[in-house]
Amino acid sequence: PTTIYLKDYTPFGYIVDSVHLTFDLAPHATRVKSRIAFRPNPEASDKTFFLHGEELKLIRASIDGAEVTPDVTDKGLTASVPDAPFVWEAEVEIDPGNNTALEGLYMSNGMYCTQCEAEGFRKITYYPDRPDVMSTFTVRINGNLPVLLSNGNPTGKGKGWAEWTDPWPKPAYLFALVAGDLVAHSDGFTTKSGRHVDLNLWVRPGDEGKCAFGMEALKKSMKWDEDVYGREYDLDVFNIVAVDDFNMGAMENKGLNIFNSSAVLASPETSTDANFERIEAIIAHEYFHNWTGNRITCRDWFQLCLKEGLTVFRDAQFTSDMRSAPVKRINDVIELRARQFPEDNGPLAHPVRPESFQEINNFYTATVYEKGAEVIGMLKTLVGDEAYAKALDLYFERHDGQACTIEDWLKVFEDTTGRDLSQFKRWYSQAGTPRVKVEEDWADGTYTLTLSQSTPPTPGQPEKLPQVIPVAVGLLGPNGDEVRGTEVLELTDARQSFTFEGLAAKPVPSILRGFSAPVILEQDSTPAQRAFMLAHDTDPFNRWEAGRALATETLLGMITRDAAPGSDYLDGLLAVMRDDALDPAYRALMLGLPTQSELAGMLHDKGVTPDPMAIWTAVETLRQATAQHMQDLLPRLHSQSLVDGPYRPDAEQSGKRALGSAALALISRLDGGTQAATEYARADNMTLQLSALSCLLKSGKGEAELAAFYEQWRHDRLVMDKWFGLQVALASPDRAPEIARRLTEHPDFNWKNPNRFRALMGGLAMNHAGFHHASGASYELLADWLIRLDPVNPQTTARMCSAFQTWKRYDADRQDLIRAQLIRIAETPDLSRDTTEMISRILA
Ligand code: B3K
Ligand code: ZN
Repeated sequence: PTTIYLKDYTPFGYIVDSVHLTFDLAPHATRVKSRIAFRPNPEASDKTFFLHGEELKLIRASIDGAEVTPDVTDKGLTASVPDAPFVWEAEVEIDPGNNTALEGLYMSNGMYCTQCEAEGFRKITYYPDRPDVMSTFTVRINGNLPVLLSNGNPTGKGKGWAEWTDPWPKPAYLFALVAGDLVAHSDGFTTKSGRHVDLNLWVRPGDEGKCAFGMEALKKSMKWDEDVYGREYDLDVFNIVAVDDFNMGAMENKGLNIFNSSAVLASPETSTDANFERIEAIIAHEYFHNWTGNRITCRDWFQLCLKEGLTVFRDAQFTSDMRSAPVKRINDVIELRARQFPEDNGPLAHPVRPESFQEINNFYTATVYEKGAEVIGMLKTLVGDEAYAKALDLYFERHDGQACTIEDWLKVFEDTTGRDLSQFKRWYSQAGTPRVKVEEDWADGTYTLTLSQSTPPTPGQPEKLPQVIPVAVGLLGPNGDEVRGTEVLELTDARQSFTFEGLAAKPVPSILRGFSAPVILEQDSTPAQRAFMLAHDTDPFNRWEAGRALATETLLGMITRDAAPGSDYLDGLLAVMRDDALDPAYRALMLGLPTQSELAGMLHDKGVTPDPMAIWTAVETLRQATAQHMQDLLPRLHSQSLVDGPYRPDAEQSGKRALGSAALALISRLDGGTQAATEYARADNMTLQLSALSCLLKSGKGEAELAAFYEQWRHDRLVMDKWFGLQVALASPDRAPEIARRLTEHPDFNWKNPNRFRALMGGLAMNHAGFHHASGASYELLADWLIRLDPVNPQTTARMCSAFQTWKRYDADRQDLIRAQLIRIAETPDLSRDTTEMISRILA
């Protein structure tokens, strides 16, 4: 396979002035006619006329009306063209009905739809399929289906046809087409300058009742982007379509967002509070892309974080504003540690802006997205809110309509603030999570904090240079009062000291408040110091972090030294749980523990080979001890979930249900699931139904409820995904591989549907001790299914390979078992480029 390098970028030899497409839809023989106006690009030296094209049957091609016979390969075509403006026309035939990869034009439940990012447009017609080639598009769709949609504004319509015109130049990856028997949930929005926008959420008949929440989220997003970023919507319509077969969450195609139905359809009976929150965030994310991604796009795919990091950062700001900012921040850090840290500290580590790839779809990663957003958060912290707002205004003004780079992005900050960001830029080029070590000194009223940074080697990057790390610090006095409010220290050297003068007593530092940088903080605190921070820190993030550190250290002690559960943790936690002044959602987060996979990673970092069963046992033991320690308080905490009034998926109610459900889980450890069975029977929303079912499964019960749940919900594919996932994720480790295998034989295991495949296989990978079953049965099962799925859907297969990314942490026997499976996958004939790249990086 060929490797593409950032350093090899050259512009395309031609500018596209307009694109006209005509689709004659037919399931197995769709005809696509294109008429494209090209002219030579004065800024390009290479004038090769190469158009990407894959899996296309070329029917005819012409230049300025004269038939031509281009050189066609399985990657595209070349033709000789005039050194002057010319019109290219082509007709191709494609087979959407057999497109199981879900990239290009494909079919899902009889509906036509598209996914073009990153390089799917080349499966629709011959085109310079690269993000720096931008053009307006006019699209005519001929097809006997009630709803025919494309990007932009509707400009014509009749029986069996529709025409759409998108006036905003865009790269081909933002092209979309949808045709099917769909119904709309419609609404409207008036922008701040008075433009009326028709809003439609298109769904399969039967799903109308699951649209209202998504529509409200869209309107809130439109308003928020006007209020906070001054960004207004720019077309007469905004369409969202829900589709069941989709490789990821959603796609921001101009004016026609396409969503995985799991990322937009919601009702209280079928969706959990977490589902609602995720839907609100994804709707916002895709909508925000209209400016950060569509109006200003990426020059090349190495710049992916330009749109993704920024848009994730923006959707996080939105969620913080709509809900609770501390709770959102804590949740994001939990996710970052669970998904991005393992990536950054393993064989798949890559910079936020990668420098090479074989298959770009493999780089839609937690590093590009979530670490990319952290980098923007740090930039904002360093320059301040006002300068950030100014820089963003300049970014939109200077780069509207362009395809940009990270250099362009940083330049607007340099120009607005006068700051030199060359060292900061290392966040984009160096992979790996920096470690920040803390030393303290106290003498004569002066407190000195010495911070040192280092980043371990990552593939291709043996040496790292110091980065600019904003470290937000506050100081607490011995009685818990804050003696110095939060200030941001800028750590730029490998080792650097910061002094605080005029203090009456040695303070207790609260470091990395709000998780001000995506680093691992190494601070030797005693359990008593952690307990002090848990009781007193005024920064909600660091207060939570103190509890998390106590829990982690207790667990590590139980695993490595056979220690008993720590009383600092149990007592500190109890005090927080008793404090009714604290937000229930925040208290629910306090009850959480690091994942077993994270614990395995920490043990590995300490030079201890993690034993998955020992980790599992420690977590179970600590949970049991926590339940006993809080026994008297649990009924009161649980009663929080019985909220007044009708179900609302807002922060307040969902926080209460989160705390109530966490309490029920502990109660189930004491009563064996008796109360959970009662709660299951009376649950009137999916959040409570699923939490009760989870408790029952964890208690080794719930067979009857599981069967009843199936009968109740077998008609609802999104609920069935939960049914598949839960059983595997919560199975006891010894039974997990067998339960997973049996479920793969279930008639409802539609493995070609990415949601269903991920529910089952992702559930297994999430069950840490079950996945790492000493027999290797889970490894083998996953490998069997990856091999089976690869020819059908390479993207989803490749993504799921990351379940193996941490394999070198484990003992030699497990490593041998995993290596054997990785090699078996690698040696499969005709393995896709996607999976080949993933497996070879994981094995390297
Ligand atoms: N931009 C899309 C992701 C496309 C993934 C292509 N493999 C969704 C998003 O980030 O909004
Ligand atoms: Zn995005």
